[in-house]
Amino acid sequence: MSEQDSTTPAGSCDAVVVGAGIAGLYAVHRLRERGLTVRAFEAGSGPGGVWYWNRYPGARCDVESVDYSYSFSDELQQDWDWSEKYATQPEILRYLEHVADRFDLRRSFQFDTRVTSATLDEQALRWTVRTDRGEQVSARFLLTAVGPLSNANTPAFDGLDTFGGEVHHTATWPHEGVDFTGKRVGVIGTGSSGIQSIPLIAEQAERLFVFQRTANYSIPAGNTRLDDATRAAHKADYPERRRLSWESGGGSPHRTHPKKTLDVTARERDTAYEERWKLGGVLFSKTFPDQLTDLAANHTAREFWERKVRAVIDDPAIAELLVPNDHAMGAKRIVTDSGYYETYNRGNVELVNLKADPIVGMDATGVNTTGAHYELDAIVLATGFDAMTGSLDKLEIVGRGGQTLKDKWTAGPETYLGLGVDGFPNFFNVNGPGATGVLANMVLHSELHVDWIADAIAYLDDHGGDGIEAEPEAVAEWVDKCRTLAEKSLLNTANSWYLGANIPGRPRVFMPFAGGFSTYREIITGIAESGYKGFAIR
Ligand code: N01
Repeated sequence: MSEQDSTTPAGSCDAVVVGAGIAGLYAVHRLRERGLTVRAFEAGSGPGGVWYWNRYPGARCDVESVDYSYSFSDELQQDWDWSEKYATQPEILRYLEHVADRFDLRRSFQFDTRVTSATLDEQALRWTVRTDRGEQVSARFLLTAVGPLSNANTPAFDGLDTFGGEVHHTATWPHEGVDFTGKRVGVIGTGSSGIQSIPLIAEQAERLFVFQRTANYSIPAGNTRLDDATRAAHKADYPERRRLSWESGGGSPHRTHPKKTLDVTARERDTAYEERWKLGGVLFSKTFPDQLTDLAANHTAREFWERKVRAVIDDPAIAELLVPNDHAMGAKRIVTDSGYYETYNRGNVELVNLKADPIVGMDATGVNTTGAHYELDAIVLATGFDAMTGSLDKLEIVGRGGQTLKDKWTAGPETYLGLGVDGFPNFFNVNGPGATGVLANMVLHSELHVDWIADAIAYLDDHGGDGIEAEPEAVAEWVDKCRTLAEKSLLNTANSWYLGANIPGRPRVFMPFAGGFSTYREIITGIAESGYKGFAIR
């Protein structure tokens, strides 16, 4: 097969890849390496995916940079130097641009182009992909790598469009940055994006109002600059680090305490929590193996956390508002921060408790709650995403019998292994519902998925097949398995984006596979080794 790139006139190719984020970049590399012709489309003007769009102040990854990086090329991981334990958005974007250049990936991508639809030709088992620039491409395989957290959620606030000041969503932040000096700013939302940006906006703004609906659990990141010796040690240790990561529950080389939370003494428990706290970061919620399955165990971590957090907030009344009272620790994705709670000790920062005083809307000069009017020059929407299925819904993916994926998933997404959907042959969604994806290190998860897909395509070719399609029974069984796993976990108990609970009208269904990264990897690898049991090969 001959190589085809974005300069080739639209026509036929083996695979269309949608998205130039971590997964899309690797998909293009891997499929081309396999000798497939690939055309790839990306709505942004360059590679990077979430790291291209989310340029808000303070944006950085909460997985250590040494682990949040591709493992497929040892030369790449040996050559690249991370400057901080948790890399900032600009550094991760530079890394992904480097990857795109190093592996000559840009030539397969057409940027500034949104895929608008993909329609199955049932006879030929090919996908016709259309874009907002009027192209039409016919491909045997369709890979969507559109990102589980890419469709920004702007709540339907009454009068938002009448506000006379600036409005910025954290997920579509201006490339040139925003200067809040001398301004009265309102940040709405206290998830990861809000909690990362609030301390930096507070330093710049004249006045900052934080509109909090639900308090979140955040852990100090413990970020540090990496020196040469640390970097060298990381690089020398990569084989072991990666081995541990592939065998872990979350895709990083972390090991939980060997015993269950309540099987150790209170003193041992506190020592373990203290050690993990000093290391910093989200893994605090995985100090013990049962923290996300046993509410009593979870409560001990929460108590420790609460003591630490209350100790750094000057005003006990503010502390009371910042301590979550409606969900277990980690049931919503916990956050890592740099100085978040201390920000509320500043004289120019005010916390608005939306639980007591909800937003009724905006007008020309600011935000109105039931009890007050907040005069603002700028509003920052840190209001998250229509997660997991939101970006897929924007593509019209039409499978057998003219059924759209959106219609098929009205009651919630249903997949086999997160990799196949009955009625949608030769379609693979990367890092989406039914997979561990969002509960794991997304870089390794992207590699896992893309490698699996590339192997499935090779298997098909080796066996003279035209199509691979999940069987309905296999989908039903997998959906059941995912539901059962979720029901055993505290992850299922909060109103989080994992369940679509943040978006009015979405069915309440826990979407990721909650059985852990290594278990998921073993399952999908086993299915491949079995000759793709549960998939029909035609
Ligand atoms: O979004 P979120 P995010 N009125 O959905 C509030 C990843 N990520 O962008 O909880 C008032 O978590 C909403 O309130 P509530 C990470 O996986 C990673 O912060 O629904 N408030 C909540 O406080 C993360 O989990 C990194 O009551 C409204 C906030 O907006 C995921 O992306 C960095 C509202 C949304 O929080 C999403 O994070 C950033 C309304 N109508 C993101 N609607 C790192 O790697 C929503 N809210 C560190």
